[in-house]
Amino acid sequence: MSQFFSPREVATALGVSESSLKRWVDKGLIPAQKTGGGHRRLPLDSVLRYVRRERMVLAKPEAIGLPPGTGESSAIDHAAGIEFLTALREGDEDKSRRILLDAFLGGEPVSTICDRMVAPAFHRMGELWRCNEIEVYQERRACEVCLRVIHELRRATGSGSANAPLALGATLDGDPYTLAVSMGEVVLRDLGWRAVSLGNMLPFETLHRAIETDRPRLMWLSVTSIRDDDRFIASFNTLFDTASSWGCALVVGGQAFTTELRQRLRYTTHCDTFGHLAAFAETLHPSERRGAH
Ligand code: B12
Repeated sequence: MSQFFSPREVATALGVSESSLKRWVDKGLIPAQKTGGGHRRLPLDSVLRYVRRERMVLAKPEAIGLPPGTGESSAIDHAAGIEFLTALREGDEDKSRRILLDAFLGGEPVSTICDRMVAPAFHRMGELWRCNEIEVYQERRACEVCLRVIHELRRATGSGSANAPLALGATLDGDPYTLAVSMGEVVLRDLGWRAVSLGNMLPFETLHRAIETDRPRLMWLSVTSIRDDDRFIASFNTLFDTASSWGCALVVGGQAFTTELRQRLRYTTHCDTFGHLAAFAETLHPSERRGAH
């Protein structure tokens, strides 16, 4: 997604004249850069943001390196879910990328894409794994493919303005799950936050430092796996104390948050879905409903 394209290539992809496209660039509608020789160069993520905002249909996505057919169907339905699961299972990155980009370009909020496309596909993969119907290598490859596409969406959502609130996210010590924490980042960026995932398996102590040093308005934590409940609860509650003393909302979600565990924890809010995260984030910092939703 760090690729750059010429006005001619982008015009071909969008099915418009090169002169119209140059006019849009010069009006600042599609942020672009200029080469030393004064030629306009358009980053793919700017183009995707524009297409999404204007609900344009891509005439020739191949011209900007996207899989053929990108943008043709944006439905998030049962059929698209099956197609996505099959693509992930087969390691078909082009198809996985096209399906998620379609939904994105069609104006679906990223939270909906994560909750209704990505999470169900991986839940199903977990069932297939339990029934020995999928190989471990297929599951791991699916994670890799999906992470790459999520990162692509991440770039297309932009990085938030300098005065947007900061959010930091992570998984905790011993928790190797990477997808949900990466999704939290894109969901918040889609709403205009400066969201930064710190990655997975972070020791509690370093999250205290991150809060004190970077002063995020929100920290999202995804928890799928806990080694030792009692130690986890004690460390977690101390982290909440630090977060609240610095005015940072602690937002938690993930499969390990059972009702019993939650009763012993302190946090600002627990979310079952990324839609909940988006709704909560909006209460702290209403977005300008960036993108097309
Ligand atoms: C991929 C995967 C792995 C990969 C992860 C790789 C990676 N890079 O992330 C690896 C290889 C590490 C792995 C390992 C293991 N796994 Co595993 N894994 C999965 C799988 C298939 C997908 C997990 C995932 O990413 N799901 C997608 C996310 C998005 O879904 P989600 O977490 O439910 O998120 C939703 C909500 O919870 C919420 N949410 C989640 N976090 C947050 C955070 C915030 C802030 C918010 C707002 C919302 C939110 O939003 C999402 C809804 O849209 C699951 C199946 C499943 N049911 O998920 C099994 C699964 C979790 N794994 C399982 C098991 C058994 C294991 C292993 C023990 C296997 C083994 N024998 O080694 C190890 C344990 C590792 C460990 N230390 O814990 C079991 C757990 C059973 C249990 N309850 O104990 C599952 C359920 C599979 C199964 N059906 O049996 N696994």
